[in-house]
Amino acid sequence: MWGLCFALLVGITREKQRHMTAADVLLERLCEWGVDTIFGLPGDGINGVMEALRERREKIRFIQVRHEEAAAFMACAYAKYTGRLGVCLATSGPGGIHLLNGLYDAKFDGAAVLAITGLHHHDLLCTHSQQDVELDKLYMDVAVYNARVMGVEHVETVTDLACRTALAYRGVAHITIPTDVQMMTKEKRSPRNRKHHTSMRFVGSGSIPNPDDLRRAAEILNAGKRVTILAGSGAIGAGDQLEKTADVLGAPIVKALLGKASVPDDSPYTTGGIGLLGTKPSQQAMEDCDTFLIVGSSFPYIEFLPKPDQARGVQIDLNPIRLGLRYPIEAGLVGDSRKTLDELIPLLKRKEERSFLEKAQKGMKEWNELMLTRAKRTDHPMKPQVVAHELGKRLRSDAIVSCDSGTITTWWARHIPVKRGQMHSVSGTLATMACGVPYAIAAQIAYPDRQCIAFVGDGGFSMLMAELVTCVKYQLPVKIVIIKNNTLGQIKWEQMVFSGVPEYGVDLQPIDFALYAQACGAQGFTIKDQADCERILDQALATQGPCVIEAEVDALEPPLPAKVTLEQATHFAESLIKGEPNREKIAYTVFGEKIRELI
Ligand SMILES: Cc1ncc(C[n+]2csc(CCOP(=O)(O)OP(=O)(O)O)c2C)c(N)n1
Ligand SMILES: [Mg+2]
Repeated sequence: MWGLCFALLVGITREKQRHMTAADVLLERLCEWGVDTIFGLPGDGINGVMEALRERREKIRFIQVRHEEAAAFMACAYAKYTGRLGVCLATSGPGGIHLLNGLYDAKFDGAAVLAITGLHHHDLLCTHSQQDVELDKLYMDVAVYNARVMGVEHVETVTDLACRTALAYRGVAHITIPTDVQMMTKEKRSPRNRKHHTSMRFVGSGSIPNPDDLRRAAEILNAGKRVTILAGSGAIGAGDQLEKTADVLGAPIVKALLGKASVPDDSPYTTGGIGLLGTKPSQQAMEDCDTFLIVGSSFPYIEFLPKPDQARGVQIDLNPIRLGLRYPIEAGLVGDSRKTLDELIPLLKRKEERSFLEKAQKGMKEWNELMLTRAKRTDHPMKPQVVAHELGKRLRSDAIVSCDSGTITTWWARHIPVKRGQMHSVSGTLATMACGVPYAIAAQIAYPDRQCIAFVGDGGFSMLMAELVTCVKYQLPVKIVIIKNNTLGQIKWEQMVFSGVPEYGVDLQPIDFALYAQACGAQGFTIKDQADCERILDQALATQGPCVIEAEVDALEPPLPAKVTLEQATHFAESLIKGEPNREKIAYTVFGEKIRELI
């Protein structure tokens, strides 16, 4: 009897070796595409792929998450930080649904991500069965490529096209495979489907703009007297060229949030960020320029850009559809920002008049002094800027800093300067909460030896806080700094300043994050007072493994815009009058701060 079973087993194994399953074909092809990491969480709808992964565990890492949303954020961040394809996986129905927010983050920020999901059995689909969600239909809006696999013989072509489309369009590709099809080995190839008729190669566009467009752009930039440059995520990797352009044109470089790491903050040309969480000199450079050069940015808050009839515009973007999206440009250059600037720089004439840049530099000196004053406050409760400033000072030049959405984004934008060599990111265009920790995990997996930091709020962290155990499980020494204000701070201020109403529904039930960290097997630190901030940060950053540093901060510290508008001030006053519960303390904090800064 046992002999017969054994013989049968051997027979099945041999049969399997001869005929790969659909999942085997998928994984083999992904390996050929250079995929070495997949983030996900299994389920019975994707177990065929899990088995193929198990069999290739030496070639391709499976990183198990606690929530599929985190897997999609990780794939997105992996793509952002490495420039390679990020891959995530989820089971049919709920697993695939959970991925969606992270996938939208990838779509919005232009990260190349492949999502692999399970689908109900091919012959039970659309029968009101369990987990019977047609994920390809659900993903129609998020995906640039979206395919339902129909059989083994379909996998190779679909995989090639999915990878190539995600990379070419910097978006989300989705492959969904019915559970039973994942394990199928039998080919039922149609006569026209020639075996191996596609290729697993991706060739990026090497094109540079044509000479006429370059000349036209140079003419406009040379004619301008006050040129301002806006650098976005597409300018990352073109730092030297940006600084050279800025030098020749005597132009300040303003950085959109995703372009934060395009040039380091100690560059004499940059005025830092723009928008609500930007700097005053950046705002000034936008308001005063007569010529506007956009490099790789689709910064969405157009009210912070020059007025449409104010400046002559030139824009560089890889994607021609984005040229003229936010500003009525006169010249557009389609191409990679580094290569395009290399072509453009020799056509530019050095501006002898440097006063526009010098004014920006003077403004930046004053802004930095103001920021330092805010970062050196000794109040109790501690100001969040103190933590950001002290952290920023200590970060290594190889640090990868992942931020989250909230008031923390402002503290990060203004008080954690970029050092040469660092990478920084956040969910820029979707501006979703909870991305910070998954981003940092992906960074640490991609770069095991670099210093990986998550700078997050208590609201954002608690959304996906179980991912701390993912750090523990894979021994990732990620350092998570939680700015704990026991509130959804950003919304509190938005309710008051934008809507003119008292805060509502924003208080958070406090969590002891240091204790939680210990319960997960990580180290936990708490900073309660500004006087201990430097010492505890030193201690925490020196730990070997993952750790959480919760910093208890003043919940009433406002993320003041660089220039408060009359409308914002009026709304703010109205919210206090309408019965804002913390009105006295808030008035004291806000007005006290303004007065302190004035005298
Ligand atoms: C998934 C998601 N839900 C809600 C929001 C709206 N939102 C933006 S910031 C924010 C508050 C963030 O709170 P926290 O993480 O504690 O940071 P804080 O603002 O307090 O610094 C909220 C609710 C969002 N951007 N994303
Ligand atoms: Mg908070």
